[in-house]
Amino acid sequence: MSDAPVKEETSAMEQQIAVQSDLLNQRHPLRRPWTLWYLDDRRNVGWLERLHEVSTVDTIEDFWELVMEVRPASRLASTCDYNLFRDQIQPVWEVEENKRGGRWLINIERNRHPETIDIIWTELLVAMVGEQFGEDSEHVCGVVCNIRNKGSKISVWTHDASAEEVNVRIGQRIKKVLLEAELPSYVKGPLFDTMRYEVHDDVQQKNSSQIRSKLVISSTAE
Ligand code: MGP
Repeated sequence: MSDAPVKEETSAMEQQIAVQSDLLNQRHPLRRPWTLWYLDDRRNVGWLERLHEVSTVDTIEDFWELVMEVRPASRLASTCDYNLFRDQIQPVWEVEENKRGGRWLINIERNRHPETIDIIWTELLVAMVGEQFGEDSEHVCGVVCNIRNKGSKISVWTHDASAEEVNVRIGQRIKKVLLEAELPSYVKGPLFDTMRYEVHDDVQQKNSSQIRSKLVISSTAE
């Protein structure tokens, strides 16, 4: 029997395997790189020392690998934070991109199902890396998740607290993303009641119960 037909068959199969493995290895680029930062729960060191750069991703596949690999936000210890920021912006008030900015803040009541935090966090991550803020994307610096016994918080940091129209559009987009999220039956919607925009400068000078809200968006109002 000649070898030729077997060879052809093998080579066709090899080609098919090569195509499939190319498909499997394909990476779909994000518009910009995003970096995950983690704040640990050590009480005896300064805040900046507790902040660690975890990983930077610039493809959809690497983003999802990172999301699946790290511990869900709801399972972090109290006082820990996650931050996802674009283009190497550090998740701190002091840097140029944040110092005149503020945040859309969502308080998560303690009696909510713990996975509420993971759902809000993941929905906002996807909205950010998926560039769902359109023309306002450059104003969105990152998203922060503060795990706290007293009630966790998730916030979207924007670049310029005085850019009211932009910040309102960003807030409305966050609202849409969260109100349209698919929820498991054990997580009751809506995912937030009220979102407040706070200026970083006010937060730094605060007494936290007295920070004024520059803007407010309710989940029920139009
Ligand atoms: P926090 O983590 O934003 O709020 O800030 P938390 O822990 O919920 O507490 P509360 O005060 O809102 O009730 C807590 C503290 O972390 C701040 O008072 C700062 O000392 C420090 N900190 C937080 N951030 C976001 C920064 C920052 O960007 N830069 C510096 N230098 N310190 C920060």
